[in-house]
Amino acid sequence: MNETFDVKLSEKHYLPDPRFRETAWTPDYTAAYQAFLADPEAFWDEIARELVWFEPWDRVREWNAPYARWFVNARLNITYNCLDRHVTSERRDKPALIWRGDGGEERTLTYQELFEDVSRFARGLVSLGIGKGDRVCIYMPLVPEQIIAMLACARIGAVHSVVFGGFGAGALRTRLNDASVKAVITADVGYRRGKTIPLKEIADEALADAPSVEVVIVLNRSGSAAKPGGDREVDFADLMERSAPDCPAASMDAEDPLFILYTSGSTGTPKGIVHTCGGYMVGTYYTTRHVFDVKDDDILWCTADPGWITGHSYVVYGPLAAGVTVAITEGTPDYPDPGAFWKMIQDLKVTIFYTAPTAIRMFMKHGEAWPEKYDLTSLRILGSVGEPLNPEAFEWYYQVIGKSRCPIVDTWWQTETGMHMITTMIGEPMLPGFAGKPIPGVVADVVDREGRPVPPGTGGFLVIKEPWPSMMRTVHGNDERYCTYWNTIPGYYTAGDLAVKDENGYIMVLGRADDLIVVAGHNIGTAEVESALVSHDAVAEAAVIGKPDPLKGNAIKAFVTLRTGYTASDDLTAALLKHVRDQLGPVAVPSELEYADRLPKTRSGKIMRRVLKAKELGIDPGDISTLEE
Ligand code: 6R9
Repeated sequence: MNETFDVKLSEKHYLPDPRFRETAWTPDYTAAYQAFLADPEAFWDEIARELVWFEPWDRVREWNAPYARWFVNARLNITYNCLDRHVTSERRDKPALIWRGDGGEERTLTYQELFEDVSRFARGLVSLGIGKGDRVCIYMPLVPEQIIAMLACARIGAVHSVVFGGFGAGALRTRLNDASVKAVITADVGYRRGKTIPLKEIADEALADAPSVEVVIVLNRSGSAAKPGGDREVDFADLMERSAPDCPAASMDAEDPLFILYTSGSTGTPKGIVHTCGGYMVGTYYTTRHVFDVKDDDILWCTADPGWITGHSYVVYGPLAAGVTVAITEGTPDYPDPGAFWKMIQDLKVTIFYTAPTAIRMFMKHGEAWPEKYDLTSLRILGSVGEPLNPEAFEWYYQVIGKSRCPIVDTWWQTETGMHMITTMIGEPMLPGFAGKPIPGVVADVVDREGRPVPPGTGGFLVIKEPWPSMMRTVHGNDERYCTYWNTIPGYYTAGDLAVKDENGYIMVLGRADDLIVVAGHNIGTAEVESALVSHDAVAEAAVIGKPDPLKGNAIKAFVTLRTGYTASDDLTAALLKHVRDQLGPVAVPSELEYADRLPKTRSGKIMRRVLKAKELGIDPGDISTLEE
């Protein structure tokens, strides 16, 4: 099979105000990229020196493909850089976290307060016999204690495995056992859209069959009088109370594991991705600073839950290492109404807003009237992550939310990469539909199955050609699976995504390679057809799959949700199909189109095409533990 294919590219672009470039941490992308290429080790060395290390490195990088070691023999603690470094400076009384609950209540923790809470909790963990290398599962709602728990683990060298609080017992049990977790930190309840989620009950169900767990720490959120039951249960607040706020940051080898995090599982079974202390710290610190271009007075709101890699890197570690103020909420974007997020931006004066295309398309569906009720002038930079940001959604985000003032960074990366890899650096021209170019520090390309670069306009596999500091080190307990990332296209890291480059090297991500559809010998990326559908006024979201077809090999079937004010009809179907034909040509026109109220998604908001496909073909969908209810 010929794996490359042609893609229609548009040339529309936007230029940000030149002032962005003047003040950016990376004022000249091309110069910075060239400096990196000229001496990659010197490039990373210089960034790493902005942080505090207990012992310096002997070498910046050691590469025995597919195994890398970064900052060889250096010693550090990431929490020293996220906390201690700031409390000894004028950042001490600056808010580190501003949290809003589901019911609108608010809590602010300064860097000093966060430092003390983390130290207390870290001491508490030690008192329970938890130490370096022990795996600790954090199964909590989005409350400050979730972040305190993560940082406390990192402080003593315990390896955290955060499981999103929206997961059910089955998904939790698999993750507890896969990582042989010693301690679980949870809460009695979580709140979501005004409803109470019985988190502890769900955890108990998973714990009944998780023999490695010795300790369960429970945060009492509901204020219930119930005391922790059983001899392995400990109350979060009791533990904090009886521990002193002084816990030295453990000295970690740069290559010691920092955390395990399971992937979103949009195409296969979740994998326990392992990240290490040194490289991950440098990668997330650098990208927070240079991609979001954070300045000391910025308020960064990344809407992801810390249970996802986006939350790990850009709610917790990157922003705190950079010393900015982080906004977080347990609330959802459309509760109590679709203005909830815009109200939060207005109230907290958020300057950098980072969210996912699934949320942007939902906002589009509800219309412009909602954001227009709020003052969004504090916004400076907008970000997107998780799925291709289709041109239609880019335009809306740019115009309606950013008022054509704010650069958009559409950041392509993965749980496995730990940090942003491809985007349009602040100040560079932005092309709707294109994530952008590899950031300085990253060598990315689009190639065929043999690893040969494909010409502009031709789709192929997205690969990374050189190791980078925050790359995953292995898949927990399954090193073979780790190696497949590096030997599918020998010598390169294969991301599993399809992409296409334009003449200037801008990269457009077309979706997961597993979702590729071959129609009459033409390879079609799901994102292309979905973007064409979404560019029609009536369409809120679209997902396309391939269905076996005796003539064409595969035929395209589209699932479509409509924007408020539109109803399904045969006329609309005809109009939508014509719209795709006009945009992409006859080969990409779906042979079937079905209207749906919603699309199956992972709990992190990615469309699960394989679930649609399995349903359509009446086959087993495989692992669906990450599917939203
Ligand atoms: C950070 C995160 C990774 C997969 C990745 C790709 C998709 C992420 C994207 C994007 C197009 C972007 N993806 N960002 N596709 N444009 N800006 O989402 O990690 O949950 O591991 O998912 O998400 O398909 O391979 P993760």
